[in-house]
Amino acid sequence: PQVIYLKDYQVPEFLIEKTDLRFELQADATLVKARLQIRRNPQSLSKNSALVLQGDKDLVLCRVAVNDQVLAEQDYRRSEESLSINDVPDVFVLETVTEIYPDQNTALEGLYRSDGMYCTQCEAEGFRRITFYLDRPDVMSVFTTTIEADKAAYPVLLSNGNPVASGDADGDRHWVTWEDPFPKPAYLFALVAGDLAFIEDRYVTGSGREVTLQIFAAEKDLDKLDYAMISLKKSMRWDEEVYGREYDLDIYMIVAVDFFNMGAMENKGLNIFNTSCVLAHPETTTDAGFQRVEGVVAHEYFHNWSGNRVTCRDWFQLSLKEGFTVFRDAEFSADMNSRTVKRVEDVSLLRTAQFAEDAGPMAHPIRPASFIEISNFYTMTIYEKGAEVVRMIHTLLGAENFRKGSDLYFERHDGQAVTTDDFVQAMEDASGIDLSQFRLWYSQAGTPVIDVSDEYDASQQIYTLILKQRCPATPGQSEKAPFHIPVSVGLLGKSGQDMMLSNGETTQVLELKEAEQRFSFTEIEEKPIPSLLRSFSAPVKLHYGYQRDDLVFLMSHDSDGFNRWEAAQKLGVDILQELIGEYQAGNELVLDNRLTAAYRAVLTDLSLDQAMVSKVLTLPTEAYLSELSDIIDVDAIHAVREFVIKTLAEALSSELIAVYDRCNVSEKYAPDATSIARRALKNLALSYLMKTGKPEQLERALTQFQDADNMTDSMAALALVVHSPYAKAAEVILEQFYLRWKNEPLVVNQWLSVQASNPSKGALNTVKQLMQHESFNMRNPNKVRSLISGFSSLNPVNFHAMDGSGYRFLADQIIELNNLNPQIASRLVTPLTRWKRYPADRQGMMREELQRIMDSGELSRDVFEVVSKSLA
Ligand code: HT7
Ligand code: ZN
Repeated sequence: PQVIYLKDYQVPEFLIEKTDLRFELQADATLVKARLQIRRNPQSLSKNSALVLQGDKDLVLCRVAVNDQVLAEQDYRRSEESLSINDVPDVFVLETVTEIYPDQNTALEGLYRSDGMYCTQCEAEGFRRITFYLDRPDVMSVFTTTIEADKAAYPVLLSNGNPVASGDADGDRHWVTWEDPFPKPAYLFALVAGDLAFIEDRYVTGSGREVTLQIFAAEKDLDKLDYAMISLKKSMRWDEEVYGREYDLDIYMIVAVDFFNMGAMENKGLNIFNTSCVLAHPETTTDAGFQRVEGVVAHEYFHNWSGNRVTCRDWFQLSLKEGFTVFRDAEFSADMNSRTVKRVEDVSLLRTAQFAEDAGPMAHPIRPASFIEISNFYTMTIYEKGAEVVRMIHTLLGAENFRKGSDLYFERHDGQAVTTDDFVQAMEDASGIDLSQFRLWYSQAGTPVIDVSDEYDASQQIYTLILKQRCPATPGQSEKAPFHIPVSVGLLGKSGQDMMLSNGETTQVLELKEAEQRFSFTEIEEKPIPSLLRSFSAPVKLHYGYQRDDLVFLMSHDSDGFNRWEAAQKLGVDILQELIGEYQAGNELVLDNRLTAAYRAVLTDLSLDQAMVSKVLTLPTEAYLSELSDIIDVDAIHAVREFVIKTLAEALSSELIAVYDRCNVSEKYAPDATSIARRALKNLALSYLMKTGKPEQLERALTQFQDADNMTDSMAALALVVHSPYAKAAEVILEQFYLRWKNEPLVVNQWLSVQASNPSKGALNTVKQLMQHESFNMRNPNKVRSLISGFSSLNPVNFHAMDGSGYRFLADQIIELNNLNPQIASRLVTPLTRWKRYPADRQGMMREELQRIMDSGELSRDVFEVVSKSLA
């Protein structure tokens, strides 16, 4: 397959001013009639080139006409992926009629069917599976769309913009025409046709315009849409208040579909959502699920400005919209809930998944220089690291300048398709702050490492921090220039107070630009304990030789909530890593009682931010410990972490029971920050108590399971019992749970996932059996993610079984999915791409499976790219 390079970018040779589409939805095929008003792009240098439209190989071309003249076959050329027409005028109308087969579309790109309804997914390059088009984001056109379908089967017909006309047609059919006044790239096109119910509300914008809000779903899910509606209205208000951005159309629609490759899609005026990111009800949705709905609704809404009004010039600029929008949705969620908890969750994800990506064969900068298949670049790096880069700009400029920068960006580029550099330029121009070196964050991959040491001169009262930065090599980038890194620090005195720093504040942002740099603080009366990288001010790995006592001290005194948690994590990592060494040496394990004492203090201190207590008391995860390992010893990590949890649980059982009882209040479910914190702490206490192996704790979990009136408590108890040695009890409640929820697919997905992630022996056999279960469907990505990724990503001890069975199983599924759904198949490869991080025997088996996939026949571009880069 061909590699596409950023350096080869050229402006489009033709532009499409107007796009008129007519969809005739028939029983087994859909007719797509396109009428495109095209003109040569005056900015293009190639003056007489042919018109080349992208079009998938499965499109059946029925008719082509230029200015109403039907072309004969010799007048155009059809290749696997395009349609070329020579000798076109400078301005003309192109008509095509194409036949497509949504029922056969299992890739879920383009127009496809989800549970009987029609829907589309056009980002990144799905529109070319619908009709021939200039399918690139810098070709922006005004769309008019008419949909005609059977009236009884598809009473709801939706597309982008406003409905402008409708009527009945022959044969019990009807039609609706939609007009979207905002020029947009084809990737933002959407169509939905189905038998859908909806809820409706209205929103009045700051300037007094009324917007109709509609959320569509299957009739049976109508009672699960309120939270998305509340979230949407909050997002609209927040974007006005924080960014000065108003919504621009008269109607905003969201549609829930069950077959969807990702979380949601920001199509102009017609968002399409995975049901998992829009449906929410206390009985069927966990707290995490509610928060996901709030965050994803906000994310897609915010795209209306950061993505739709100002879009990407080409797909190398993907992080322009995704990084910025993730930053915006993270700030929104922080404002709606606990800011520190949100930061901890985001950083945890970044440090496990994104750092691992940066250390693997698919590592890429947030603005990649090349790709084979763009779908492979909807990554943690583009999204999460991209958001961290925007956050660093915010930190360097300050809130006020950042807002000036975003105003300038939106004003300067409204209606345009632009680059990440345009974004940085606007930030620079508005603030007057030099970001030239900072731009390296966009072009250099890898996670920088900062080694910190310090000196204290008591006679001069000067404290100095010495920061040294380096960045490991990544594919194609062996040498890196120093980054411009904002390192936020505070200094704590012996009594735990924050010292005043030279900027007159207690926190200061050090701007690290050199490979090595010294930062001195004057009038420091005693040797401080530094609080480094407060709020995780940069996506880096920072090393400083903290003593365990320092970390215990920071856990209770740091004024930065994030760094209190970070101190607990560092303490946990230090202790666990030492014990992993002991385990590997075959020595007896003894837990440092400073961890027990620190945990006891946190458990019993009611003055602490309750939202943070469960976070602080959660040991570093197996995934994070793996990421920190040079060579990952899956079994040692699992065994040691289990040992520490059990030891803590036994030592702290009375405190844990007290916490459980205090938090186990019966009140009407609400997904607010305080109640979420209480449930999180209660379920954390239960998770420790279960590890004591005492029968009364099993009883506690079973009682919670039976009495729960919300899915958070019910699912937590179910998972704890299933992941415990009480196999019989697990079997009983798994059966009971399924019988109760078998008609709620999203709940069943969690039921699948709990079993797939069970660390006990035999999980792979269970997964194989569940693949035959009535609830499983290989064509539904949510099922695949729950069961197959649940096993390969959340069940390290079984996935990495020494007989290679986990690897073999995963490779078999990838080979099967490669034909059905390449995007999903390619995402499943991720755990195998990490093979170099494991001991030699496992490396060999993982590599063998990658090779088997490679040799398995014709691979999709998606799978080929990831597998070939992993084997290189
Ligand atoms: N912008 C959306 C991307 C997306 C997508 C990409 C590839 C294949 C399927 C997809 N579904 C949605 C999602 C977002 O970031 O908002
Ligand atoms: Zn997005």
